[in-house]
Amino acid sequence: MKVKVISILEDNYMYLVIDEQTKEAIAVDPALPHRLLQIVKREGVSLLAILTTHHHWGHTRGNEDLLKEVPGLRVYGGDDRIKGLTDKVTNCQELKFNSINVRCLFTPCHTTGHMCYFVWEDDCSDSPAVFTGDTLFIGGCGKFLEGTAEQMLHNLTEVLGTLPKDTKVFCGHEYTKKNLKFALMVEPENEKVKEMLNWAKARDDDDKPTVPSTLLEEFEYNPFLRLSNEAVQKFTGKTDPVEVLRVLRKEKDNFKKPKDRATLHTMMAMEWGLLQS
Ligand code: GBP
Ligand code: ZN
Repeated sequence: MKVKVISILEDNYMYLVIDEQTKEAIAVDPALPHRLLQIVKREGVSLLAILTTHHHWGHTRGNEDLLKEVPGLRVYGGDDRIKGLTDKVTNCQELKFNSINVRCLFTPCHTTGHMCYFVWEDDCSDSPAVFTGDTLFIGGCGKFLEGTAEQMLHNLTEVLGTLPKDTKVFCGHEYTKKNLKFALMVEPENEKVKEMLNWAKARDDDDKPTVPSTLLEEFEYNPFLRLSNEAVQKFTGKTDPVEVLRVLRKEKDNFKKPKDRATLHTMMAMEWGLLQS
């Protein structure tokens, strides 16, 4: 099983999962349809299905064009708001595309119908993969746009956190550098965070993706998976995992929001004592 990582739009990822024996493929969140079809052609594979993580535009805008272009294509997802949805899936439902197996993992919170997809190949020694959409990012997690800290805690600890530790993590956006800067503020002494941030900066300089990581790695530097860690608890001032997570997410929401020029000028002027606050 080969996974092609395709960077699109501002910072989104779409993926093509290829069964090299049968030359069949499934796409995850293929928001740039023509780019995907070029790759499908170049790889000499036939596209059987689309797995959609959630209804947001940067993940679904390609579905309808692809349905028009590819006869027999199926579009799987967990939310009726997904463009072109043909097959609504439910928690733990398993799909099979010849030797490629998919388990649908319902992970509501970023959106109410969010699904992650755990994918493995029959009789194959490759590590499995999980497509986490906007639920788990490398070094971070998705915003709680339509759900609660309780739900995200369940998603991160019970659903994703219990997958095999060698599972490769393919997420929906390239936020790694930003996430790790936040992680370093939360855990200033964590050497893994420092190492990973340096690596992510180098990848960014070379215009290379930081996906995939593994779940094992995520547990070492991703503060959203380290809720029982002393430094993370100290940062949040909480010990109850759901409260730790709630505070972490709130702090991340407020972390270095990009400011417009006028606001930056005012802030600088205030700092230099030119303006009174
Ligand atoms: C950034 O950091 O790059 N521009 C900022 C934030 C996922 S995309 C971008 C942002 O809010 N990203 C979302 C997220 O969950 N981020 C995690 C984090 O900041 O830690 N999206 O495109 C977002 O889901 C969207 C689409 C949101 C439609 C709302 C609607 Br409606
Ligand atoms: Zn989203």
